Amino acid sequence: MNKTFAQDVLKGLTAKNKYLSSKYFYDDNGSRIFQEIMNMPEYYPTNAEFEILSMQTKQIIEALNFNGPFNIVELGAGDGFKTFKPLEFLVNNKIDFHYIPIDISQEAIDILVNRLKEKLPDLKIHPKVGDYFEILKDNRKSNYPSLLLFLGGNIGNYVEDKAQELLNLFNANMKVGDKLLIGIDLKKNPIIIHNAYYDKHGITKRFNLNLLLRINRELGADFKMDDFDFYCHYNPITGNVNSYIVSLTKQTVYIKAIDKTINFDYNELISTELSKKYSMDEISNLAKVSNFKLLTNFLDCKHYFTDSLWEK
Ligand code: AVJ
Repeated sequence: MNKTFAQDVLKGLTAKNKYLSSKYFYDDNGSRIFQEIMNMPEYYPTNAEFEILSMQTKQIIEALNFNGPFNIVELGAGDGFKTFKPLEFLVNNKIDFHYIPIDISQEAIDILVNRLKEKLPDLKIHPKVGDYFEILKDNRKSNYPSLLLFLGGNIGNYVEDKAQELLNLFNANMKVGDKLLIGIDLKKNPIIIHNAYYDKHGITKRFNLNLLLRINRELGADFKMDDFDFYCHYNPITGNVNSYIVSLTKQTVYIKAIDKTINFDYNELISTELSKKYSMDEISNLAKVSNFKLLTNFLDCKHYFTDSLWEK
């Protein structure tokens, strides 16, 4: 049994306002549902970031201003779909670099490496599985400058001070002159955002309720899926998409691993995820407070998303 998962579930479900962390969405089943989300036409970040990374690779590489070999360190590389086009461009243009994809999932890394070895045999790839910061600390010893990639808009899951804390940790593990390319979802017409998260197919609902299935499976709980629903809401002023699981009846759930009965009121909420959208000003400020210099925002043609290039 996973101890921290059990402890976090206990803490979150006994709090006055119940919550569960979105980081627990991504078990094998959840990762598969997230793939489905990324393939929905309404989930615009997939296409927007793909467009940026495939159309503007040359500009991004020029803006790095590295003369000579460098490392590309990708944090949370996953299946590597996002970075394939830029890697292909670099290899075809005989640019000297080492690609260091990092992920917590050995399975994801294996798939990525096999695919890249087949499609880009000349790519110098050094996959790593494990904790970001341990690997970053090691990378600091490299003689080459590094470009860190933190793509996909994952920073949106962090409240402001946690985002700053994470970026400060990245910073502390970089060398002066190293760059960070960070994917950030932008404020935009609220209807577009609403449709991406409150999707009519119910895939995002399944993604959230999978967390209850995971608790059933891993912690021996008896959540009944039909007694819970999903709700989310975008606030265009704060830029926050807040997601919730809703209890459809007054009910109790028993969780064996922590030997605890949890009471739910009629319509009681479990807060599950924050997906914050940023304005350009907020991005400048976030870079500044985390000790980075913002160099360039690379935008898609609709200005839905930015890959923001920062320098230490
Ligand atoms: C993987 C955190 C970027 O917040 O947009 C997608 C996760 N949640 N739909 C996001 C997610 C609901 C996604 N991130």
